[in-house]
Amino acid sequence: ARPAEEGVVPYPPEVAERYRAAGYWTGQTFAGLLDAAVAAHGTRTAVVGTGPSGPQRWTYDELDARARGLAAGLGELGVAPGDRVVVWLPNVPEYLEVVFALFRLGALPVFALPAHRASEIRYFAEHAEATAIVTVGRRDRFDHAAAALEVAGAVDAVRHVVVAAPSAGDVPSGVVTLGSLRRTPAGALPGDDADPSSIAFLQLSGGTTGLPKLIPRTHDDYLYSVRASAEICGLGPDTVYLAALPAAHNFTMSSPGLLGVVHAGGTSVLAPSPDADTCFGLIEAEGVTLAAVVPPLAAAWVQATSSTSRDLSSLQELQVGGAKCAAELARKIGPVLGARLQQVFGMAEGLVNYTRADDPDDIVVETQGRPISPDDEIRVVVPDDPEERDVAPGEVGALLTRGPYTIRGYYRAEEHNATAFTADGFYRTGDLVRLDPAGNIIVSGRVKEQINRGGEKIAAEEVENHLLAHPDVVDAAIVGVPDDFLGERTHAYVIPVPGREPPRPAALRRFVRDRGVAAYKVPDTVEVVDAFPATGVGKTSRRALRAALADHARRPT
Ligand code: J2J
Repeated sequence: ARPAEEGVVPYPPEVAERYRAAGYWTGQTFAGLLDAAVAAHGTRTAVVGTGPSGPQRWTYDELDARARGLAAGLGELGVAPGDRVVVWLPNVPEYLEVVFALFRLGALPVFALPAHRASEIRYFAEHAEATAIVTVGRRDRFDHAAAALEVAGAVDAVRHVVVAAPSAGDVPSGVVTLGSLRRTPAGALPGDDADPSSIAFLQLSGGTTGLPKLIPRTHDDYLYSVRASAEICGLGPDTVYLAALPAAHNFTMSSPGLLGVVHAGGTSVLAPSPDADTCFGLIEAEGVTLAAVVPPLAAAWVQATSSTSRDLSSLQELQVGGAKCAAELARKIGPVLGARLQQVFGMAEGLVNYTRADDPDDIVVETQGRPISPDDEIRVVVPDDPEERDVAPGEVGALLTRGPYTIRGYYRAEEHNATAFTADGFYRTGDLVRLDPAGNIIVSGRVKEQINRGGEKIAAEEVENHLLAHPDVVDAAIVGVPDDFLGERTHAYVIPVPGREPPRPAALRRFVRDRGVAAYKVPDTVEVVDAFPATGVGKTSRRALRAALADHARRPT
């Protein structure tokens, strides 16, 4: 047997054997996924989008040639098989070129979101001991290359910053342009015979603690979820998929997402921005058949149909996920957008649920669907029960899951894994759900210390730690409050150092932003208080305190 990978909790060998015997784990690798697409669909259009060097449209043959050429160049630069590489890219076609180049090379992408800033990128680079960061130059009024260089200066392991930019004149010195690494593709590459049971990449978790967790996914487990998702969603060579959400998000990547499209030989269209104007234009121009959005975007698109002149008739299906889609919104999607709704309840740790094409409307509108795999094990247990007993059928409880594409542990996180997973390997999702008689999941809340801001996940503790770094702050608590558009937004209670001029809310928000964190984590509102207004005395835990404060914040004033 292969030695266990450092920092990774492997699937028990007998379980792995079972998943192979059942035909879920086929031994396919990411390089193999692209090989198969090239063999079957080489001349079909793989990707459409606008990168730093302008509009691009590549066939599978062209995407593969680029990935192979870039893999060779990255290898010459010194990126080696097994190296971790932070991929910090917006929705540009180069995203797919870079990711497949890394897979061809046998290097492991570490996926960051475009909204992340230096503090998050630095943490990913440190925790994964990344040797390189791949990013863009100035975009959305922010210089990514400069921030990546700053991280490289602070993290020993990082030796290279690679930037997708039109020319060397457009980037700071010290970085390498992607263009300068493109070689003529030749010969075999190390990733071509990667071990399918090994870790292929590190995905990002929404996070519930002070620091986000990294999620190690194997070729075998992830590609099973991708192929099965493509089948459930009916993808084929004629599918034109619009990536409206960030490409690196697990939803966009795999449910069935960009990778599902590669498996099916379809076309991916990368939207530079998720707004209705941009996306409706792309739907019309490219004949998009499938798109994936979070609920606030779905609402914005529904609203925008009343004033658009775009022809959206090609759109057959709109996937909504990442946060709970209200039934009122769900009901409008079909009639207003002329596309069938599919609810998607997934998580980067594994388990993904879909409503199915042949489900009755009520199921599609009112549930978040059911698991991909017959071997996804679902348990709904009494919240806060130390023995985690099953609830009565149909009752609300905490969701635990285990299965052929759900991880057994976070990367290098032994202590956290002890609470995030049961002794027998179930992942404690932190979601409160109930099951309908047919096994469809209805999400009703959460037990985890996380705020879901329109699909963007915020760990209360992480933001509190940023506030606590302020010299005039003695304590801080972040809670979610209802928001018509986002579902939830964040509210910070802050206790200042006594006897000094209390910091102003605006200054505290600026302080968090200036620490280099993603804008969505900056508290939407800040309230400076002498003491936490939570009713009652002696909150025994942070969790109890946050719960009481959340109740307080939701009370009408
Ligand atoms: C309610 N809550 C949901 C839904 C996710 C596909 C789709 C989404 C994600 C994702 C993903 C929800 N209704 N429809 O990875 O492959 C909340 C739950 C869940 C958490 C996971 C995919 N869909 N959620 O959102 O890792 O709380 O993955 O545990 O970002 O989002 O967040 P994330």
